[in-house]
Amino acid sequence: MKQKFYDTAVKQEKAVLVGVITPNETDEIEKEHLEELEFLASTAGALTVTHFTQKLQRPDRATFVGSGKLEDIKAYVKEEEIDIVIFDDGLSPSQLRNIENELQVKILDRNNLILDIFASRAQTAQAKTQVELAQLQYLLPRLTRLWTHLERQKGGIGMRGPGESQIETDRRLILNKISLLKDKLKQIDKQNETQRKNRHQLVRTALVGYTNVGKSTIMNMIAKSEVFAENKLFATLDTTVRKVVIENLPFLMSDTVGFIRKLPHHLVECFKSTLDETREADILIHVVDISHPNFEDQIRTVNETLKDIGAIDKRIITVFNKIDAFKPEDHQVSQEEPLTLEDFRQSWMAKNNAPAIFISATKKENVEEFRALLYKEVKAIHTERYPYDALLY
Ligand SMILES: Nc1nc2c(ncn2[C@@H]2O[C@H](COP(=O)(O)OP(=O)(O)OP(=O)(O)O)[C@@H](O)[C@H]2O)c(=O)[nH]1
Ligand SMILES: [Mg+2]
Repeated sequence: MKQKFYDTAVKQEKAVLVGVITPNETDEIEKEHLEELEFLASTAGALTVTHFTQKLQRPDRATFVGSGKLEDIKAYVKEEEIDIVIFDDGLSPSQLRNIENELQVKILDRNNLILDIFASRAQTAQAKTQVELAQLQYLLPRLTRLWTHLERQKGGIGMRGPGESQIETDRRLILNKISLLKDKLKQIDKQNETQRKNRHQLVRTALVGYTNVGKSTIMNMIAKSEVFAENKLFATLDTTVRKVVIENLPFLMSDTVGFIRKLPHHLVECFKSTLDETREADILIHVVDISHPNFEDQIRTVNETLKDIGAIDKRIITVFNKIDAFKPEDHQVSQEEPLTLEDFRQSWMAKNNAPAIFISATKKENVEEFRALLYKEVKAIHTERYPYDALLY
């Protein structure tokens, strides 16, 4: 059953996005980034009305964009009755204060937006605790800014999560709460560790990848489970583990939170224990959305995040998913006909990311080859671990 995350009776908030184009970014890249920000905003329930960009050497220290640009934004916000202005980067506490004073409207930065989505997605005690911890850590240096002049009773984007009453408590109380949450997480961690130890010594595989690439869809297809999957960012926050059997060979597969560019560092920290499955896996199944024009950047982001959580030195299978939606023109591939599986196999994508496989999870294309590859990879580890079992499989 689909969950309902937002109260549709609440009026959809109108948002304006703001980004800075630095010299090492092209307009094209910034466009992609803003599209992603818009996707995040819509996942959080906001309607993006327009965006403003400015070319700068680096974001302005005081106000992120220059004062002239800020004036333009202010005029627009007033004219169009905008509810939120969302910045495509982390804002420092003082930037946030300055901008808010100037625009007199709710300001969110990228991190806060991601935290908000996480807060609305969190289901288990572990995820809820992790998000709450991250939100309080985000809030701590920004305590002076409490949107007091805004309609805070109404709630809405950026206001979910640790309740208003906590936000109003002083620094000391927040610090206390942070340490309580950390203790709680440690306890949950201990329970989970025991659970994981009890899972015998089956080979463990973990689906990893950028958000919205189809990890949960693949999990459902291979493990015949019913993990929540939808076309929104961060559909999955908790880790699900399923036992899969291919030709009598049993192994485990886990599905977990997706990665994203500029994931707030303390959020990665807080989610480290959710990512334990990934860290302890024998094989990572790196799912890539081949239909995304920027999938190469996404691969890079995922690899960097894997490095961050200490999970990069593993056997990695790359699964290029969504081949049904691949558009050659997005990738400077001049081809009239749709690419065949053989074309994909011969491509640089396969060569640079071996072993690689090309599938469509929703159209069930090339699934058998994927299962065969999984079998081969899992068997190699299984045989190494249990040489006497080799005859069984
Ligand atoms: N066209 C196409 N769409 C797909 C394919 N596989 C998955 N999708 C769609 O992509 C969207 C995201 O799928 P999910 O399985 O939720 O992706 P995820 O990687 O688990 O996403 P998060 O949990 O949000 O990180 C859904 O709308 C799927 O239906 C595919 O092979 N082709
Ligand atoms: Mg998912």
